[in-house]
Amino acid sequence: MNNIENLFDYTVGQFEFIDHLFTMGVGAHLAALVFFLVVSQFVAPKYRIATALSCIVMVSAGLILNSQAAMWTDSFAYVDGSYQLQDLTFSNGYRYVNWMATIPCLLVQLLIVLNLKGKELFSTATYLILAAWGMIITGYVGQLYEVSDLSALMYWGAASTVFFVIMNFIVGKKIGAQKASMLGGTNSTIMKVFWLMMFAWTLYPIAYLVPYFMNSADGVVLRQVLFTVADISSKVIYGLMITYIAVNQSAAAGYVPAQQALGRIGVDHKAA
Ligand code: RET
Repeated sequence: MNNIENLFDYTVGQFEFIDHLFTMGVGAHLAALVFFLVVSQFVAPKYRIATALSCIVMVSAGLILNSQAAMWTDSFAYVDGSYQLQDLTFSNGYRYVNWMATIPCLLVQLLIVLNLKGKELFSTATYLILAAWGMIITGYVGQLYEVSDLSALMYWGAASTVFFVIMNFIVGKKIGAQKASMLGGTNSTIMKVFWLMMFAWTLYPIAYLVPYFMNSADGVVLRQVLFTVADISSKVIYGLMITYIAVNQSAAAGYVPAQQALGRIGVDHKAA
């Protein structure tokens, strides 16, 4: 009974809205998966791993949201006019565990379109992934206390935020340093990616703090709204922008399928 989701009864509206949010999340990630699979052929081999990583993130996030939806509907039943907890309990902890895999993928795809290579790619990825794991593990421990001990929630949340700030600092520094290397005018798109990250990633700590500032059934609804907006922004929209950058850089580097996809050169219909 670690999460506040288990403390309340829900109206039909609240319960179904949360179920719909999970289902929308699954649908968005599955649809984007198909898009990334199709578009990857237009991305030069040099950048293709970035698009492949988006595919992995889509599968991973889609599966976790599907299981969150199943857990939500298994944990509650309609009794006397409201949805009430039954024998199972609901947990957000699965999300945190899932981030251990998805966040490294999101960070590495950024480094690939930033044209980092070899040792620099490896060492930057290592620092970023270690900071991300520090952030997630401390956050995971913290959310276990959200029902029993709010000061422990805040303490672990503060520790997690230190890692979060370090990670953002490294990301910002690398984007600043690599912007000039980016081809095809994508240096302005990468700044949009940076601001999207700052916005979307900050929604997760706000969701973490919901038990502190809105400990109620409406707070639970708010938390799942925050998670859903954050998920779609930080994975789907982010992935689309990364792939847009990858295709444009591929075209600028002379990769013909990318140039054809962007309509920059004609397709040879006899050969095609
Ligand atoms: C926690 C704990 C409280 C403090 C902070 C947190 C940050 C979480 C973040 C999560 C990002 C998740 C992503 C998932 C993609 O699949 C752990 C909630 C700062 C930034 C991008």
